[in-house]
Amino acid sequence: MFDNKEFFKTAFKEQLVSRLGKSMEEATAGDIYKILGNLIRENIGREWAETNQAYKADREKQMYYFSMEFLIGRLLGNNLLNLGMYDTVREGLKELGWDLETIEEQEPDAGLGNGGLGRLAACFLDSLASLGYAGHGCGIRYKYGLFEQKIVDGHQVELPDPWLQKGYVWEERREDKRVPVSFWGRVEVSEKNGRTVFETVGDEKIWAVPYDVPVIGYGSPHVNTLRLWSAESAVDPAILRSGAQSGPANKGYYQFLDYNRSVESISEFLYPDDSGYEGKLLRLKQQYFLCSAGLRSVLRTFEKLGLPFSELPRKVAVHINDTHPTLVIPELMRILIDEKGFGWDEAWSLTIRTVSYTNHTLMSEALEKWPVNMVRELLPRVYMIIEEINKRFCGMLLERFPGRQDLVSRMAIIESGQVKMAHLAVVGSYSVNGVARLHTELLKNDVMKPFYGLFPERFNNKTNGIAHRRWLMHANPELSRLVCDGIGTGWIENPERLQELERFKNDSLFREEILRIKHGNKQRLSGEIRQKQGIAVDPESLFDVQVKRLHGYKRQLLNALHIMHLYHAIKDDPTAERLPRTFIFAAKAAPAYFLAKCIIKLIHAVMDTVNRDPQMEGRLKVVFLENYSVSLAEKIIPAANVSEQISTAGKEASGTGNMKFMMNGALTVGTLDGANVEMHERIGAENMFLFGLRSEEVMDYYKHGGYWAREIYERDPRVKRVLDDLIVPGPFCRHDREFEVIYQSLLDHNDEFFVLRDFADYADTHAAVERAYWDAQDWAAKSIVNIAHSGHFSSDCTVKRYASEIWKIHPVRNAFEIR
Ligand code: B1N
Repeated sequence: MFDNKEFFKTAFKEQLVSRLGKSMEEATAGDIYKILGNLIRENIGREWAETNQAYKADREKQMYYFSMEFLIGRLLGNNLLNLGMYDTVREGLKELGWDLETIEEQEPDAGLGNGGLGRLAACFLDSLASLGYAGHGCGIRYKYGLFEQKIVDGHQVELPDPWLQKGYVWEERREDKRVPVSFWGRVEVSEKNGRTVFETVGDEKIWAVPYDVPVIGYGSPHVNTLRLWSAESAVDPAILRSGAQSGPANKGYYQFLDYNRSVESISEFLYPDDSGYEGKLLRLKQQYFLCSAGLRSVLRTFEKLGLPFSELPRKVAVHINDTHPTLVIPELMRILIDEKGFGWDEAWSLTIRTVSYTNHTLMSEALEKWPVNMVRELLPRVYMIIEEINKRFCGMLLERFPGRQDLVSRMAIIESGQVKMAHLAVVGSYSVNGVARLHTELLKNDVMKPFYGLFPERFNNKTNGIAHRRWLMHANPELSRLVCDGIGTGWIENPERLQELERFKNDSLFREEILRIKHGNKQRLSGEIRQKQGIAVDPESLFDVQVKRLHGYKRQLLNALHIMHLYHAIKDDPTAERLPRTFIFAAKAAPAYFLAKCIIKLIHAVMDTVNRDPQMEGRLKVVFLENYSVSLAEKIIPAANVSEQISTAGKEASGTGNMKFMMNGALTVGTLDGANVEMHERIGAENMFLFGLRSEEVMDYYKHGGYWAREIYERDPRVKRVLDDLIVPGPFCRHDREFEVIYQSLLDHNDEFFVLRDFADYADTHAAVERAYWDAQDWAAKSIVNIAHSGHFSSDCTVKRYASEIWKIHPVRNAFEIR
């Protein structure tokens, strides 16, 4: 597009004048960002259209990834990189007096997700486009993304994130492609020409308006679409003029505005609960809104092919990201039966051959259940269909397992007044996958065991992955360059070739370079921390990082208690030689998750005490970075020496942060949980620091009891000391029983996540980390091994497996064809 910087500069300056009427001297950083974004979007317009035309002409099978979350972060840098224009534009801008990194900072993070699940969807889109697959995203254009976190006096405060306020250069409103979505009403059943006809009357119709964001593939002229739906009122304002007395607007102007606002609330904000679940009517509305609008547009594209509906599963794959979009199953049935005239059996066969499902969690509070009354009232016809699916499914079960009423009620889709979405998703799809091997095994042999018994062929594993273009090439350009110097550029196209780096693990020059680059990244992060937080951290110290959502099972508490222990150890023996360490946290807690918020407060109390104590100078430092986001992660992760992946074994479905750190050369302190298991398998125990209970042991405790947290408290003086610190005024507790809630969760509620059980092993493991870090050369060797094996965890590899084993789609063009 701009293969030379002079051409770029000319085009850029022209745009600046014609769009904003400004010269280079007058332009602000915000102006530069806007112009650059527009320039790119307009320039890829043709490739975007051509990609779609090619799909249509070739009748290519399309995959649609339905997800309530797409945590795409910033797009400018990644788009420039994928277009192969990053360096040209950087140099061009430099000559115009601007720094590309400063311009990138102007972009708001599109925070349309909570954490791993939403980020995974974003990495998959990047891989799909880069590998040349016909795969698109279907989501919601929330007006407010995940809340902005402010820390006030150690407490988390949530502020709205109006990310769209200044406009969003990457989106294209497609009013012509809007579709109606309907809620409420009642179903009238009649007979017409010997057929039973279902008609919903008295329902409320609204518009779903799509905003399309181009998804640009790396090195290929391939542009897919992320279609985000926005809710708008379908009431014509003209109704006010006519004075008509019907419909929601019959009470005049203010009611009309109120009504519009209530409709728009459907796409107003993202629910901020990660791996947790809040049953709210508005959330159910959002889910149906996504499913109904998304399916309509999918089917419209399909119908343009002029093929019979029996071809649907051969031309369309609908993937649901966790159970949140499970309503696609009854909604597709509804459309096929009520609108396209299919009988039940045929519609069912088409549906279950079209939909596939990924499970992301085994945590029982995150397994979605909706009250029957709510579903029935909001979606009367859809509810009838769910009832029918349930009836037939239970009938089938009774036939196969006569007399096993217990089994039927355990597996039923509707039970005790609730609709169980995971059951509906398994029954109504052809593929069910977990996101790491351990997770899938637990799904098959524990949480979904009876379903696995019934449909063994549906269950499969697809270990998560991350986009190496964003998480290595964009986040860590220097490391990326070093890798290219070492093994050439083949790994960009084929990330598994990062393995070729192994041959440098004993190369002292290469090791030096690895250390130098890490040091530079640490310096940059230190600058950022000083500027944002006013804390001076020493880039020479070991950077030990835990960044992820705050959750009991992720055990930030274990990390915090261990730092309290280190503090005491230093106080007890202030002259002992110690490795200087900086512990870095960043985490958002769900606004209603009280215990998680207390843990944030505790981390701040620890931070205050440690950072103020002159005896800790040069030994220990603690930093909590506000408002964790994709763009912040891109700065933190490249600077980490140690990656904390310390969830209770069996609880973290996969984790993807673990992979990002590994790819950037950090060494993992971790449990054998989620994808850590597979990391361990590839790099061996000598290249990471494993500790803690194994998942079988955890399960054993849950099943047979036998764990007494209080016993550990009584027995281990280190544990006793830091726990007492939570309630007795002293270095960390400012007033009596300040952290009582945490204390109680550990002792009175018997420590459901085994924090105390794993404490000793964790502390010993950290002592081993300290010893290992003294030997910088050896540490660098381990770092190289980690980077070398991280290519296996590129989402390119993951997406290829989804494509061939689940979606049955093929690359459309030669991927990595040069633009
Ligand atoms: O999905 C990630 C995994 O890597 C993580 O281990 C897993 O915890 C995460 C309800 C969730 N599971 N469940 C959710 C998110 C939002 C919500 O409303 C559940 N997120 C995960 C990617 O596989």
